[in-house]
Amino acid sequence: MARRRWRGVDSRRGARYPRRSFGTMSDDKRIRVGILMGSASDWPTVQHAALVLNELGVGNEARVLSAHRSPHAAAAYAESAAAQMITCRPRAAGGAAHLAGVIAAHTHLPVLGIPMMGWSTDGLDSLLSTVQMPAGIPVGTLAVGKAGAKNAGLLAVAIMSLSDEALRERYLAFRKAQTDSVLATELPPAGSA
Ligand code: RP5
Repeated sequence: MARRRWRGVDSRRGARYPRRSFGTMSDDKRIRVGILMGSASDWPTVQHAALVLNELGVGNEARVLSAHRSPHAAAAYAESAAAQMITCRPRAAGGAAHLAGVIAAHTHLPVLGIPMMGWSTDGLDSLLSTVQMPAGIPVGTLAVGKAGAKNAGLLAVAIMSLSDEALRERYLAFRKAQTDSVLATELPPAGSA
């Protein structure tokens, strides 16, 4: 299969093109990660999952589907033939955050929950309602907010890396660049920060 230098996928719904890419990738244009959120108000946070997936050359799509405002559409999406081809599913919701759990109930695929910040309890409500799944239907829950969104993207990559050698190489290059960046850190003189 022809290989080319990756220049970024079409980042959806306003996410910026990535600044960096890691290694080469195939011409695989499949949507491999589906990103759902309960409201467009979640997107400024959730876009960080899309950005890291774009950076690592993983096709993804982002959609607004609410577990309580559009419950039938959310379930239909999870059960659709197209969505069954998606290998990993970051899910974001705030408040009584049941989107990830509802979606997980409708698919055997890995579901990653991203609790949203900004509610009266600073995301504790979202965190608990995402992480406290009863036994039998797992939701892998990440940190609240931007860190959780970015890590959901990275965890999706790590999961898919188990069966995708090219992606594993890009992920390892990403990790190395991150480590190198930390080790190259120079602090300003004390008192100037
Ligand atoms: C949830 O309610 C969404 O995921 C969002 O985090 C929260 C608030 O939604 P909006 O009222 O901003 O649309 O369903």
